[in-house]
Amino acid sequence: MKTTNCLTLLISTLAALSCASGERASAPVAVASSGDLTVYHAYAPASPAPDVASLYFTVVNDGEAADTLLTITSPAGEATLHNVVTQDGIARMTPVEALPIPPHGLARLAPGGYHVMFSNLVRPLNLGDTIAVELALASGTMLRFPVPVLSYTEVVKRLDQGEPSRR
Ligand SMILES: [Cu+2]
Repeated sequence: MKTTNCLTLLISTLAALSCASGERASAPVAVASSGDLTVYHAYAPASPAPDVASLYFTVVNDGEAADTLLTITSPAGEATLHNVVTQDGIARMTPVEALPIPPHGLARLAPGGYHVMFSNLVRPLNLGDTIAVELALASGTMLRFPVPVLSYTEVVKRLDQGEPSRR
């Protein structure tokens, strides 16, 4: 069941990606920061099915020390880090234990790659909702921020509008 949901989500992700056009504009939107870490571009697409939702954001590390994203919590549901891995031409989602954020670098969660997958949603994420999210990092830093629920097309459009320049 979960696999099917994941696959449905993946397909709609790819469909949305192919529709994204090249209107690049404004600077990235910072939603939270603590110490050397800043979170940009935090968006959740509306649930494509009752118990499915994902979440995207970028964490920029301006410091000299590496950090690691360990857990994501939200009252919206259980949140797990996932990645999309293509093997033998088939894209699959796999759980990820932790996500490194290199010094003077970033960790980017976006369609087709790393993302947060929600399960056991309290209720589906609907357009116009805002969900609270908290990130816990290996350094002890906690980052809390609100995430707007948008249409898939809007999420892809906003993610495409410039991103922090570090790599
Ligand atoms: Cu997933």
